[in-house]
Amino acid sequence: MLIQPGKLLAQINTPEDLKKFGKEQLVQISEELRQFIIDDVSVYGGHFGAGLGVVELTVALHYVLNTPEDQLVWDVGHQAYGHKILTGRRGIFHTNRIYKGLSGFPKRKESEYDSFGVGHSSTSISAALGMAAASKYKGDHKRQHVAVIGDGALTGGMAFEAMNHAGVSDTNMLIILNDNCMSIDPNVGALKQYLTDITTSQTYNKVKDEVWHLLGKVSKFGFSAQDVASKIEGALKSTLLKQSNLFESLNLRYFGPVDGHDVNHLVEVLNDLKHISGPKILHCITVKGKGYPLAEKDQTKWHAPGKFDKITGVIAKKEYDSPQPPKYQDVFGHTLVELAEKDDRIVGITPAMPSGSSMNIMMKAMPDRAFDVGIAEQHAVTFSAGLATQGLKPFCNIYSSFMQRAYDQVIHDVCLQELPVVFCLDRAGFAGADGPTHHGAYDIAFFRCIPNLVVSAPMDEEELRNLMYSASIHNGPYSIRYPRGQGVMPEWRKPLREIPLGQGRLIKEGVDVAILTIGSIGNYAVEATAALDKEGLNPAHYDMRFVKPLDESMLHEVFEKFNKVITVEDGCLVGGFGSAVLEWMVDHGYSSQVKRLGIPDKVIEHGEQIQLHAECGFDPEGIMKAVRELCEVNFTKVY
Ligand SMILES: Cc1ncc(C[n+]2csc(CCOP(=O)(O)OP(=O)(O)O)c2C)c(N)n1
Repeated sequence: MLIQPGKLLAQINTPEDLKKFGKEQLVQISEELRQFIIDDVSVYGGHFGAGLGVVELTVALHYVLNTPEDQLVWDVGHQAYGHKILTGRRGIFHTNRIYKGLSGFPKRKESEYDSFGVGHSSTSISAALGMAAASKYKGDHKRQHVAVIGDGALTGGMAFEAMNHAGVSDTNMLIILNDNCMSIDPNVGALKQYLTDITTSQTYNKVKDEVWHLLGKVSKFGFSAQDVASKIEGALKSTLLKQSNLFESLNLRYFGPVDGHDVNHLVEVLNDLKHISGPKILHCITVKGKGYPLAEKDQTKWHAPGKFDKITGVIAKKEYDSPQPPKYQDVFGHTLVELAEKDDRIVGITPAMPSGSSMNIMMKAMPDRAFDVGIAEQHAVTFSAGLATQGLKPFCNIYSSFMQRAYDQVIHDVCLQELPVVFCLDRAGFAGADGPTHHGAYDIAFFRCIPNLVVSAPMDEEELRNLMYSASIHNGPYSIRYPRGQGVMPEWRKPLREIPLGQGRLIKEGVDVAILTIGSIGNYAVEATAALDKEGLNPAHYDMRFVKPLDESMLHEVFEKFNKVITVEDGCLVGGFGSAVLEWMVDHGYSSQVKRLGIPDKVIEHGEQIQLHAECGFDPEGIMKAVRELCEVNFTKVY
């Protein structure tokens, strides 16, 4: 279904087209853009509230800036739908996040207007600063460099590293702080309070308004008046505001707060700021979900609601006749509370993903034992390490791909010191529609080389619970990876049982080939072996449970019995589980024929998980094919 644009939006295919309209039409264009996003996301799904919140900002930015020459950098990128629609992609926007379609995030390969690829947060200021420094180096003083960052993303340490640098850089860059008081869940921390304080402080705003008033006259009175105005502003700010404004203290000129939904005012302000050189920040106040009342009201639910009926606001849910398996994340959330009820050393940590990881279950049940630390994965890990030094048992839940941020902390702060932190890696394997920035492809490879760290993955919900229990009584670093989405066991609340360290399990006896799997992808092997049985092939299936330590006695059994082995993992092949098995085989003098299935050494784009598994050849059909091929090889050799 093609979404129909309003009559002005229909005439806009590029920012050049937008600039042909008078300022007085920008309100209607914004409304039409908002409606287009509502129409599209309700039918096709995707991120919602954040995009609605920056509609006016997006229109104003493309109206004022000379994109793509001027560099516009979005942070996280989940709010950039309006940007995509105004920059040549309206006609194919219905393919957003669909296999082989548009990416849900800005992507350099997709468009020249996407100045920087993104998906993880807090990168925009660094990237824009790099671009601004490059322009300065090339002697280009006209080019604009704008980073749009949310108050949530601003809690990420990297944003502060970049501001620290920007303040002394003498570059032409503007940071737009899109402040809606929300991350995915309500934003947290002292910074949030600070932003509220400067937004509401009467003394501060009185002075600021005077300054702003002067600046407002800049465009009318021309350039020399601007110098005067900025000098007065500078003097006022340095005496009155400098000590009280965090950004000014970092040498970034602070402007605002302004209403981020007043498109005409935004255009005026952005035009003025174009003429003020040096690093600066514009504080915009916006409402997440703006213009769709339900999304304004329940901003977490409408961050990425899935498909919905735009009239009634009812979110589409599949109906089933029988009880369905839970999501792995919910098994994690409930089991953590269950464990914590019996063990008062257990605490929970999430970097800004309470609902995404289901840590919110513990936050609700035991508010003093669960911490949301903001979008701060590095801090989350070292904070957990600190807790562990004091005898607590932190369960630090971080999405696999976001854990990439905290690698040194895992090594330096946890594993070298053998601290008993439990890492629960949600969204391990393919993330699906969010695409390559969010795929949890590398964690097996980057964790298995770290000394002292247990690397495990459950095949189902019961195993997840048991691994969590085993981790809680293990005295050292322990990681458990599990995928996005549903498990396989409607009846999952089984009694907790310890799984001995490094012990795999035999799922099915067999004779032709041994299939070794790690984690939930093992369920595909169950399907494959059942189907192969009907073809007269009889593979054995082992669920290894642990990549580190490997179950050595099981591997001896496998390599003594089978000269054909297949490994299956939903992680990268380079250095992953299959590599671990191969290394072990060589080290122990075996020489079976081994076929490794997993994520190849290239970027796998977005799509449904099963589509991506099929693309990489480890869906049930792919496993069956591998078994047939191995048996065929033998067949040819013998005869
Ligand atoms: C490194 C990293 N951690 C976590 C996330 C998950 N995440 C996506 S959007 C988001 C909230 C961003 O909040 P904000 O920057 O204020 O933007 P808003 O959605 O409010 O517009 C989070 C935590 C991420 N993308 N990157």
